[in-house]
Amino acid sequence: MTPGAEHAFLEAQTMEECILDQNWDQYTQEEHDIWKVLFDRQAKILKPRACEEYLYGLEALGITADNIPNFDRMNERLHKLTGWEVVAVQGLIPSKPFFSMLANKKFPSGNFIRKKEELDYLEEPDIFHDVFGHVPLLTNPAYANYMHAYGKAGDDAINNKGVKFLARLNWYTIEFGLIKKDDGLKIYGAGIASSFGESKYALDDPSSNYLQFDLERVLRTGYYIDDFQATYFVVDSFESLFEEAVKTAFVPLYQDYREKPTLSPFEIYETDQVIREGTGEYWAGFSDIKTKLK
Ligand code: HBI
Ligand code: FE
Repeated sequence: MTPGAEHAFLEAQTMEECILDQNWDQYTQEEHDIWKVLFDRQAKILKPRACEEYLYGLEALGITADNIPNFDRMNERLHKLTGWEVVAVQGLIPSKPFFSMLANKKFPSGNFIRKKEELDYLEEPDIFHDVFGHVPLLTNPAYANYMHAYGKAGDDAINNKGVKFLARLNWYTIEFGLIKKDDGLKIYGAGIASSFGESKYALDDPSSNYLQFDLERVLRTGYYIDDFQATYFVVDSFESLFEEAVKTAFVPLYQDYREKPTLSPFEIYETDQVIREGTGEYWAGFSDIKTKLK
């Protein structure tokens, strides 16, 4: 991309300007091989750990280890199930087009895949994080409705300095949420589902707190992006998330919570509905992370 075009591209504000062709034929065999390594490793550990709605979605969309999914083919199945489609973008995009994509039932996925030396951590969401992590649950009507409602809340948030709060809601549900099932807590957050280490840590390590999802607690709780979570929020169902999103008048909350202190994921407050108080062992040593909360 020539420098001028790149600058114009990064300034793009409309979702149309951010949407790229996936150019699926241009993926190299090496890129397909990286997808396979990531998929095989993750699918194995998620079998007993991910919620059944996630595992169903992976299957229903025909997402396999064989190759990087072709969006045109995957969208034929996805659109039939919930009316959503996946569109290719070049990486993180500005909040305005991001929210308008979700409000139009388009999920933005990075079109690149990480390098083999970045298997376990990368800055920007790549196609493995976005498609393997986020897309399977878009086959679930209740979860898809939540994502749609989340997107529709975007404009008000942008116009009322509330993006920070929606980013936290995104972080503690869409990225790092857990859900209560008859046989225990299961993963649904894409940030966990696409992470080899965190898929184990989130459910197997005693360090983290599990708190019942509470909208105020989530909207007021800061987060950090470069290590496993100190606290996970647990929902009873995707329907309950959808109901919260559609019945809540967010703008007054932004005004109210802006005046109140940011809550910490390292603390437990007496108003918390505690499902499990963690040992804190994994993150006892965290110093600056505890202060640099978003
Ligand atoms: N862009 N591609 C992409 N993916 C995201 O998850 C994303 C984004 N831009 C903005 C953004 N998320 C956040 O502003 C929201 O989560 C609040
Ligand atoms: Fe993500």
